Amino acid sequence: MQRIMVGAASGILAAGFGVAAAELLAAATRPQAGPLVAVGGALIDATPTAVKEFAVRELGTYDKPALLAGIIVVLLLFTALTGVLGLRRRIAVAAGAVLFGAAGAAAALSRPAAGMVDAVPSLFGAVTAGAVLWWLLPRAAPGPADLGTRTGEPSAEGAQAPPAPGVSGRDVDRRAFLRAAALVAGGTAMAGGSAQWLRRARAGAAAKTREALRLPAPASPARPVPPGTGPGFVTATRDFYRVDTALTLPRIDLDTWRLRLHGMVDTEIELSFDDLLGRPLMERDITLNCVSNEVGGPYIGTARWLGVPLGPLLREAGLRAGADQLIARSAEGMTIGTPLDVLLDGRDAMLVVGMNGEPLPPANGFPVRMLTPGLYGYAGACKWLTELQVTTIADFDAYWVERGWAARGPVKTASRIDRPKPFARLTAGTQIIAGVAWAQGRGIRTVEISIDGGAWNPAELLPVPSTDTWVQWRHAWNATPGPHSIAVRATDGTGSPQTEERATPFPDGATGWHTTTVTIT
Ligand SMILES: Nc1nc2c(c(=O)[nH]1)N[C@H]1C(S)=C(S)[C@@H](COP(=O)(O)O)O[C@H]1N2
Ligand SMILES: [Mo]
Repeated sequence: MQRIMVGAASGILAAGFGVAAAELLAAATRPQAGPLVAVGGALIDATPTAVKEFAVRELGTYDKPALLAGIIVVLLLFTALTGVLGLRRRIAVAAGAVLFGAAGAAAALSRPAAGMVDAVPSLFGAVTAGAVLWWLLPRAAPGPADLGTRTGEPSAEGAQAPPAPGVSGRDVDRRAFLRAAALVAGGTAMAGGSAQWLRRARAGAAAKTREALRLPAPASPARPVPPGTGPGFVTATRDFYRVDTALTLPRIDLDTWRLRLHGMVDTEIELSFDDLLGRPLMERDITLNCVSNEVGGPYIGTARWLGVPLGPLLREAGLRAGADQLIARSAEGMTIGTPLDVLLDGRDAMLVVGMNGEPLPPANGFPVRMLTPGLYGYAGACKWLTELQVTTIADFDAYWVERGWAARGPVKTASRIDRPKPFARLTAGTQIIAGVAWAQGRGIRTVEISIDGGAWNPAELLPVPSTDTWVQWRHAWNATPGPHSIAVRATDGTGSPQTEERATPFPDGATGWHTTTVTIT
């Protein structure tokens, strides 16, 4: 029994050391090639859409920590098993190392932006872990391991470890094990700590560059937000939702960053960050929302975006006949496809450098992201942008389209009740019902409220600067005692009503009226 515990502990200790060593090597060279992030990223890419939707819905922003925790638990179980098996047969150690090395390397190589070097940290970590376990096992539990299979081998180190007084060769030499374990654990802490420190230092340097950045004033400023909009019309940057597949934020060096516009164009264009800032900028209030947002969900926000108009840039490059799609590629390999007709129809599609008066935050795509008013984020808002490729819809399926989401992602008309909160207990009399409605590009004509399935009553719409933002609405309700259900529906600027039928987000956005239940006392 004790031997089994020691074997399991050895496996875990060795794996911990290997992972820490791999993460340190990755942090010093290619941060995205660390085995934890690589395996996590590969799992995200491979996760079926239904599971991904479930994770986003049930775990929200905790989906990534939950994924990492899951990976660590699986790693612990398997490495403990490797340790136990390794007690009997050292070959299990080698087999375990090969298996984990291969898994980490394969995961790293499967990432969209990966090169061969990305396999190195995982392989290095596996070799290190294997060596540590090979060294640890005989020291900890001098026993008959391999004596049957590898008799002539002097390096079967169990033979060299002197059994502690009073401990038979089959038992655990507790002191020797604790000493060796402490050594390995210390090494792990040092390697892991250094990796962490390196990552922080990089993040700190990047944050300094971002803070020092001064963005030029827009040639085309945003219209002032009309008086009368309610608080929260513009979402504070720290409250802005975040949805992406990146387990670690891509860190981009401004000095070496280049945006390449190529593909079916007459002239390729390459722009540095300074080139981009040298072009006339525009500033607009635009609402961005995620196709994965459920009815009533939180993945929507409005910000004041500063950026370079994209349509004129595309025209400058000269679009070849037949081209109908723009593929945006990001530093970590995401691809997002946007129909060209949408980008050229005069809407304010842009290459964004600023958000709410500051450089774009790292989580929202620093230094440059795309933004296409009227399209869900997955179809027009690539973050950490590095490349624009003009192609055709037939020739190229972007990341989400490969996974079954619609190739075009126009935003559906929708509305949400923000107040009162679900299951609120309120007093009888006048109660304010309030929320937002959106149909970017088309605008919102009416919002109506129905209590307990009764008649639809128009809500008051607060003013907006353009059709590209959500509309805040409110309605005074004369609440009577008892349980009540409140429903909201919107009609867009073309007169089309919001779809009543309930649909989940996959494959082109949720539909259905949002309802809230409250109790009046
Ligand atoms: N590089 C990259 N860009 C991306 C994504 C991503 O996973 N990677 N997700 C897209 C999706 S699905 C949405 S809804 C928006 C969200 O932008 P935000 O995180 O700034 O709110 O970014 C888009 N751009
Ligand atoms: Mo999204």
